[in-house]
Amino acid sequence: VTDPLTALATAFPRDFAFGAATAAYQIEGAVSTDGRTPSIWDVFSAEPGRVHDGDTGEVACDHYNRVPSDVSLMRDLGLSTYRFSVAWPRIQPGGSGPANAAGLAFYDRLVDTLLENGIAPWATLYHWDLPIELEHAGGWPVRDTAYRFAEYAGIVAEALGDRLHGLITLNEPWCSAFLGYGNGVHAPGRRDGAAALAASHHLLLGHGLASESVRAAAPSVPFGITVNLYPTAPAVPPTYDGPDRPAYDDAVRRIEGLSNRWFLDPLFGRGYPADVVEDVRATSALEFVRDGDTDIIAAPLDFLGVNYYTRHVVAPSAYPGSSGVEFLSRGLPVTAMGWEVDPDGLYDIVRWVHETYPAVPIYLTENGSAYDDVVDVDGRVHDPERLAYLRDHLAATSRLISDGVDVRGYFAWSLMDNFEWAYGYEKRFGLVHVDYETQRRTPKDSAVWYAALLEAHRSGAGPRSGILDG
Ligand code: PNW
Repeated sequence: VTDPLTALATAFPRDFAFGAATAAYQIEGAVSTDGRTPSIWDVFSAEPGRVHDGDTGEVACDHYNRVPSDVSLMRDLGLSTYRFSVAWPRIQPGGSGPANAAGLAFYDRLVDTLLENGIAPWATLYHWDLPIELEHAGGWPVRDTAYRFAEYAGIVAEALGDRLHGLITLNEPWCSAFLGYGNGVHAPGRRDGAAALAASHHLLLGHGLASESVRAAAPSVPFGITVNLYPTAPAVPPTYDGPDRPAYDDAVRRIEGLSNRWFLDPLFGRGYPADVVEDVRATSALEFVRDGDTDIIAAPLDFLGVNYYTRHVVAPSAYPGSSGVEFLSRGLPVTAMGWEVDPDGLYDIVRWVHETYPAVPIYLTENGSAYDDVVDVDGRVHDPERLAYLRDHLAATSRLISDGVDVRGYFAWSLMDNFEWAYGYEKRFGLVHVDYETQRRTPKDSAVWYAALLEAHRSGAGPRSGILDG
């Protein structure tokens, strides 16, 4: 008899990548050190009312000054992989021009320290910290930003490409476009649907253009992009056949169209989905899409990164002035974000990608949960809900693999508690608890469990990657 932890650990191929992820602005702090200049998030978080409690990333987890001890923490957890992001304003203060050597040196040290500790470094080039000068020049709704991004991508690939194990151009372009320029809850806080659609196109274009500069500078580094995907379900049972059934199905089509297909269809060479083009026509005629753009966006991918947190459940809405869709709860348990815990949603969305698009290795580049964690009198952080979330989403991942889906890695979001964007430091996603007064790190129970799983995976072998060897 094997215990459940060993059974789960050994269900993963031996070369499966188990990691954790972070993003520059959420953990680094040191916002004006070594020549860094402000990004849209520095400016946005300084504006009253934008971020919970007026929090900013000025200090965050002070990771910039704590690389040696933070990497030791990762080694103690037994991570085989670590996904971090590179802050554009450290590399090109002002958003264009020559590389800032002091800024690059930080990531150089980080990458070397990871490798010395046996951890494979994966870099994300853009996790939302656009240099403010580029926003002043129009930001992502402007075409030139895509060219600026490709130039920056080439600089990073040139400097780190000899040591990276994976390179991700963009993190969640849906968030950058629709939360940043559409509803304004993220930086730069604009509320303009047409600008959001233009941003989505120029983000994808930037990704495609970057594939040229990155492949030229670092031909052997696996190259990909990370999208956040939402399985979307109607708020009525599959058998429901009331007169409004078609309206439910249409609400589902529109939401999953704009969140999933709007990005995946062009990335996989299909251009923008015609039904969504029709849905958004009243907002934008998409005049910014030029001949040849969709070919650039369809540059070959070595892998697709998928971030998954929850499923959307929708209904047609009768409220005038709403965009016609309501988001509902099914009464499942929710995290501190109010997001329903639904591991089957992870299975469903990745399986859908596998069945809908050409074969590509998939990495789960983020998955995790926020809870109101506290350090207990025993000095530990008891987070049974996060432990269960992690366990159940890893079980869903192992089912994908045994059903023949080519999933090659899983990165927990997040290594440590950090600046949770508009929620500031209120929401804690970490495997490791951070005391923001003292910067003390305390691995939570979920981290202890994850370390045990990774240890069992290393020693308990597991099959020699059946599906990966064909
Ligand atoms: C992702 N939404 O953000 C990001 O990649 C992380 O930086 C972030 O900390 C994490 O998920 C948790 O939020 C998202 O509103 C933020 O749909 C908001 C949404 C989705 C993803």
